[in-house]
Amino acid sequence: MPKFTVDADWLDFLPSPSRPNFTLPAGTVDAHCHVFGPGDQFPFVPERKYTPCDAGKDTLFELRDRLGVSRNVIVQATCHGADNSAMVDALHSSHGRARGVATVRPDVSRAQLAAMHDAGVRAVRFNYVPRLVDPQPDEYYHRIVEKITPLGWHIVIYFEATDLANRWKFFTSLDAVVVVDHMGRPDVSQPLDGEEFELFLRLIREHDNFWVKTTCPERLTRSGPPTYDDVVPFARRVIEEFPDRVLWGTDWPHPNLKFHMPDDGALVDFIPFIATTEALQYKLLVDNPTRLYWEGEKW
Ligand code: 0GY
Repeated sequence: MPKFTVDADWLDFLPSPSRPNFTLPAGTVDAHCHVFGPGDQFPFVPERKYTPCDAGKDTLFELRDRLGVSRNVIVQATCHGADNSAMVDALHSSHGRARGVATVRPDVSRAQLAAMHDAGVRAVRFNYVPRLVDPQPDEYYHRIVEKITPLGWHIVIYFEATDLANRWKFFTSLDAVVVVDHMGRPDVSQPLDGEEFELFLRLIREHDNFWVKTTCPERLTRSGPPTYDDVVPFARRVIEEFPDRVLWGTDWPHPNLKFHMPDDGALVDFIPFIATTEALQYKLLVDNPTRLYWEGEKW
């Protein structure tokens, strides 16, 4: 008997995604993906808000090769809380082809941080989405920042667009590189030049330590797959205005989607619609993530 029962409304990732038509440049980094368990080996934490299907490192590495991706950045998923062992195990198995983004608590020890650094962790994630984690005060995050600063790590933040104004002061006080997940989760039914997305663009424009993941059309869209037409103008805008501070990723295995499961091949075929020249594609897929996660190394 498996230790965990998957949520009744859970959508599994596609077992055989299509091979993309768009050929990714050599050195492409999938800068946002996760591993889940397997739960029998790496148990999900009691405080989790969802119980996913297993999606282990071997399946992730198969997907990497199928899509033509060269490297991965594996982001600790909230179902594993601050137990980073599944993610770190995947880093160890990647032969240097994966970096990690951890979740830590303020009482994390320097020895634990050093071990994660050696494994390839280069950032922590602060998650402000209440359906995924319980809220914490700024002080909690400040204590983490103090501990990771000596390692030169950056900070990944995940929040809802409606929350940005409230969190602005704290976010802009961070003295490190800050990477925003999924373009700050815009409501793509609102105008591109509307107040909400303008505030987000202002954040990136006025703070050159901020980077953006142009990820998750499948999570943001209302018009639907496979072309995600309503997301295109938002992602293009970000890529064209901040070409040196954007990242791309699959978000495999796509947690908590309720309406459709994307075909990962189609997510790759989406790239030329948002990064419309070879030069922009190279920055988005290779140059920027390599600079951020494999500093000093060339693909
Ligand atoms: C994502 C998005 C989600 C989940 C998580 O760590 C997570 O559990 O990030 C979500 O449900 O929106 O980035 O994978």
